[in-house]
Amino acid sequence: MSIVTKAIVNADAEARYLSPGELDQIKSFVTTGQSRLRIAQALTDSRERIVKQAGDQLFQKRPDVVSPGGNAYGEELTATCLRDLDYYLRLVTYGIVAGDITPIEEIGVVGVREMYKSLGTPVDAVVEGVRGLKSVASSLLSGSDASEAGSYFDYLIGAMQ
Ligand SMILES: CCC1=C(C)/C(=C/C2=NC(=C\c3[nH]c(/C=C4\NC(=O)[C@H](C)[C@H]4CC)c(C)c3CCC(=O)O)/C(CCC(=O)O)=C2C)NC1=O
Repeated sequence: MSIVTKAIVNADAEARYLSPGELDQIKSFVTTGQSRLRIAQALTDSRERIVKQAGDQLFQKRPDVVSPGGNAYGEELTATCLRDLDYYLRLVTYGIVAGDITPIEEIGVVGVREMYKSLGTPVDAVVEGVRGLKSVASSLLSGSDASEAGSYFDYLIGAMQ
């Protein structure tokens, strides 16, 4: 749900007008809109490059995951691993557009540790991959856009460990 919808649902549940605090939140959502959309667009346009470079960085730092016996060993499983990184980049763009970490949390964080545990996937290596996404994405953005995007990656990194 967007911040706007959320505020309206909450206010209407109490049959009241939007509060000054809610209007302030919506104001900030609207005034940061152009930059958030610009960032999401840039990350979307460069998604293949970001995922590929983040994957290369991850496999350099954690050769064990793509070595025999590793969770992402072999062409097919390596591709699945890169697909997961692509999923996470996509979720970060949702968060940036929504101006809210909730979509990232609901789609990609809740229950994720248990899921990876059951798959035998080392979560710390997935987190390392998300750090790689952040670093490659940041290098493609201007300073303030990089720090805005960085906060969504940081949320994800913190929430996954
Ligand atoms: C959008 C929300 C969403 C997420 C996050 C998601 C993750 C996800 N990753 C999976 C598998 C997997 N995920 C990985 C990923 C990795 N293995 C490693 O060692 C690396 C550290 C890492 C890459 C960074 C691998 C290798 C598998 C396949 C494991 C297997 O089949 O044995 C699976 C099991 C089903 C499948 O293979 O598709 C799910 C559900 N699915 C979703 O719908």
